Amino acid sequence: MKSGFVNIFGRPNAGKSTLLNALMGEKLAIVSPKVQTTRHRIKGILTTDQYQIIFSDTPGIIDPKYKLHEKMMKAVKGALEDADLALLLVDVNENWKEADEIFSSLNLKVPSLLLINKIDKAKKEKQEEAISFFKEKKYAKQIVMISALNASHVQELLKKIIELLPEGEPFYAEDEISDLPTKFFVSEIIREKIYALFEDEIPYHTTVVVNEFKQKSTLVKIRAEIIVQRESQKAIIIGEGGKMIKQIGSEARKEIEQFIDQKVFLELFVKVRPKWRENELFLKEYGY
Ligand SMILES: Nc1nc2c(ncn2[C@@H]2O[C@H](COP(=O)(O)OP(=O)(O)OP(=O)(O)O)[C@@H](O)[C@H]2O)c(=O)[nH]1
Ligand SMILES: [Mg+2]
Repeated sequence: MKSGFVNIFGRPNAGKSTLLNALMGEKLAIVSPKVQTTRHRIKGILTTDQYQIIFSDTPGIIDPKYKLHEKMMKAVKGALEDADLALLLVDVNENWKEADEIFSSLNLKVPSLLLINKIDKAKKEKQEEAISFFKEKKYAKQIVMISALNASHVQELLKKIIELLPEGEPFYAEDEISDLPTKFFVSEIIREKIYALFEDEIPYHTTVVVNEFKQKSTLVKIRAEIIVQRESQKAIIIGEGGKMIKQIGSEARKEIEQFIDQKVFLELFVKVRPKWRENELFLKEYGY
């Protein structure tokens, strides 16, 4: 039996969460075209008779600007400490030099694979240029070209990962797919809709907490709060005549129903909490 922690690192928007979902064959982590979508370390556990891989998606690596960022980078640090194998993900079309600076500064003590992602969006020449840029680097002894979005070359990647996985007994029961509670995934699904529906600072000034998750006879009743920093943001989230919050609610509800395979009654409220991203108590209350 082989088992171990395989943790995904990279700059914001490289496609880490998309890759976690592709490796798991199931959507666990939310995804958006905007940077800084993921704020937590999200484990996905893949178990067969031969191996157990505990994948971790992590927030994109950045210079922290406020306390929430610091918490996000702490999640990255935790994942760096227990990794058996590091997957270093780079978008073929991003700034390779900046990615290289980050990967070099990680001082990895475990094996790593350099993954060049989004090859569906780059010509062969560009892909080859990326390979020649990275192949000299210490952390890039093995390079794999993938498209996480199309799940292309993801099975080959999985094979390589298994080869590099240490021998050992499983850490989790075989039916566990994550270490996080359903409530967490519900709040993330709502947050994803906010990333998709709103521009500018709104997604970054927002968080979501589920404060009620009750099993009724025919459905699950969920009550969640959308937290923003300002009254003006609350008005935008609600929209004219409640139009926007209704849209968030109906899109999120459909996806939550799929995720838990049950009918859902979803109630959303918006709360203003000035500077919650800087406030240790609020951050703790909201799961950071
Ligand atoms: N064309 C293309 N798009 C991709 C691919 N992988 C991810 N994307 C897109 O890139 C964007 C960012 O993907 P995420 O998975 O959210 O990226 P991330 O690295 O988790 O980002 P953060 O959580 O912000 O650090 C989304 O719009 C994805 O659909 C890919 O292989 N090809
Ligand atoms: Mg992500």
